[in-house]
Amino acid sequence: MRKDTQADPEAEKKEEADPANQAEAAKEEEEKVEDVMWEETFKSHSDSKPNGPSAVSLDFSLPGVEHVYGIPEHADTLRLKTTDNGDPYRLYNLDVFQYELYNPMALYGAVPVMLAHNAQRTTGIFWLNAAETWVDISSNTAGKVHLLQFYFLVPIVYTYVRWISESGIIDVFIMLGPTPNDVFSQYASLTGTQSFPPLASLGYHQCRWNYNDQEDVQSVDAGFDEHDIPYDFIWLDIEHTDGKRYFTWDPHKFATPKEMLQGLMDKKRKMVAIVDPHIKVDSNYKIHNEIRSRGFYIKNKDGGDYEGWCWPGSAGYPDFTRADMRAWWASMFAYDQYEGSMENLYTWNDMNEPSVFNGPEVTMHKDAMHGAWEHRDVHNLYGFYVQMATAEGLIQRSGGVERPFVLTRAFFAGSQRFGAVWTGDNAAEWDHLKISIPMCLSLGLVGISFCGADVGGFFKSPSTELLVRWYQTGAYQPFFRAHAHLDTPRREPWLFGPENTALIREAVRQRYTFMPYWYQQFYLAHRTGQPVMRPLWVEYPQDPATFALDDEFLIVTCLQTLLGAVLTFVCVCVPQVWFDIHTFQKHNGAQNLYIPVTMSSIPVFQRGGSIIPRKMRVRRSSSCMEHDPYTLYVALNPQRTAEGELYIDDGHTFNYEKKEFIHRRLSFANNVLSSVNLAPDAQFTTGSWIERIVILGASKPSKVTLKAAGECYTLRFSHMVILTGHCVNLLKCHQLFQV
Ligand code: NBV
Repeated sequence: MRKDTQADPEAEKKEEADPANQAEAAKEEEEKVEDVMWEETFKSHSDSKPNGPSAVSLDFSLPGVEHVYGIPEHADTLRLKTTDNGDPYRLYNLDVFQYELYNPMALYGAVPVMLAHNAQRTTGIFWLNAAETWVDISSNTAGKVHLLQFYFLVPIVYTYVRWISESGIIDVFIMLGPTPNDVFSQYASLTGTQSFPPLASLGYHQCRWNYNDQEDVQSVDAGFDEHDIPYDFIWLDIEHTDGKRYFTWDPHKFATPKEMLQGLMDKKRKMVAIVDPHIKVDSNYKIHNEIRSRGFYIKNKDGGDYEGWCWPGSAGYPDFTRADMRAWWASMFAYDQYEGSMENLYTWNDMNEPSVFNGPEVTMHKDAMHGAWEHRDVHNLYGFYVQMATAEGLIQRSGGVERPFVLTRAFFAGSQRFGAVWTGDNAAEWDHLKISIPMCLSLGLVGISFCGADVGGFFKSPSTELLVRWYQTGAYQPFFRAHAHLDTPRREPWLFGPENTALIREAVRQRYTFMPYWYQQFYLAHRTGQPVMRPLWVEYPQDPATFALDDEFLIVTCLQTLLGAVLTFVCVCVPQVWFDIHTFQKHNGAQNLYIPVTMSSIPVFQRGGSIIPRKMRVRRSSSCMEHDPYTLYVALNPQRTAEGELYIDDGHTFNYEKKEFIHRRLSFANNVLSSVNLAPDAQFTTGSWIERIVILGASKPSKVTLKAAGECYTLRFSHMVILTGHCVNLLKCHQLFQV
């Protein structure tokens, strides 16, 4: 310790110069710093850091790379920015109130996967660490082409990436590509592929916080019929429970849930009810009592049950990192445990970052304990495990037969295996509509294909035009759900005058005509790990003009829609030939096309060279359309060929794993449309048939012949080269027809 001396400057100088005193002072300083680092205070919260301060970090140099993508979730552009002049991108699952756009701040989910791309190669970095993580990006060009690059003809453009995590080990996977699809399958081999969702979950979802009671549900349901708008799921938010006790129903407002669910089932519709992971501390609540008595709650640093403040008031947080806890949670979805539940009730996991209203940054204290692990080490995995256990519960309740549908707000690498995610509490603003595209594209690049944003915006009220445009965009995004905050005026699609109802109806109906295509693409994503909604550069990896585009996207290879929906014209800038799906007008690509857009047109194009199966008889819900016939849209490329697939199964069970499906490759070449069975050992009987084939980009044929099971039929055709073959089951044909 320093001696207390009288202020004698000379004596002080001498003393400081004494090496023994210097060493003592340095030690003292060091101890002070360590003290501060050992226990950290954030606002009124203190982090005891029982193992002291720690971090792991690694730098990567990416030669020849100027474009990096991924590391969701951030409300930012698709192409990641350099972070030299601001904060790094942060990955730390948080319940953020009214998030800002074009910002590297952390949001609800975290996938520590980055893709690096140039015209020659795509690679990926998977930084497997679930602690708070920061990603710094810099480059030696900051977007400018380096003169020396031309001079020496060497790839001296560099992007530098620094990963820093607060705890854990360095566990990194480099995915070498070289193509985008190679990276997707390499990553899928590490974390799994997108779960294959029930077909109905690809339809339209009607949600709001809250539908007030059973009568409300019934009248909204009836409103869809009255206005001829299809939908598959209606959602109940937290107010449906008995005092925010999940797995229960408000005894007055939802007194007979089975009756309500049966009413929906009779119409082939379904419901989703919310089940959050914060559990009301209440000794009269079965779920709480069981978790407490089994010792399943996360512990605080002193060994007691961790308690935080959330919707129900004081709440405990089950330790979902424990396999035995997850198994118990899953068992709570059994029909005899979850009273009032039925087969058409599915689940929504919200607040699973986890959200703790009185915790640091509205989340859990880092020194809370999951057995031997600090929360700090596993924070970003909590939501992942909540969704995993919930999905397992839905599977188990059906005896392993039915595919689950679970929506989650928080997620991590691999969450794609358990269901869908959405982009949380956005706002009814044009920029939020716009950002929904890069946010979902970024998720798709890291395996999470089943993504969507609240249609209409969660906070605030959209103008009618914004609402319509949002439906028109949402109809072409994988997870299509309208949602709204408790305090906003009602906004069911028919509340904005007949003209706007018609526009919304049209957008939703278009979605339903494409259901076979969406479903088929999810089957592909499930099998291969390829994203369903993808940026243009994934399909045109050698075309630098596509590398930074995030207001145009593809649904796999065939459809393209543009945020140009909010403008009076759209600019399509892709190679190849495209057909407007509404007017069938042909556009030659490889140039910027300016296409006029009105309130009623959604700019969507089918790529020349593709075949898309659709169902054109739109009904109340997708399940009502199950046995309806298909229309094949065959869009020819300049070589007059086209390729596509047709996948059909029962739409909801795991029987496809037992080879109960039809999977055919469709090809058009030399004026013959033929079909090859891609799975000869698979078997499935469908009541559907192909009723119509529309060929885009062909001239009027003189004769059309159908060859089915050795017999020949001459088909009718109209001047638009639309062929119909009502009575013949074209699904059974190898050579569908010849023109
Ligand atoms: O459960 C209420 C809401 C929900 O509607 C929303 O979708 C979630 O993101 N929830 C958040 C909690 C309250 C947000 C202000």
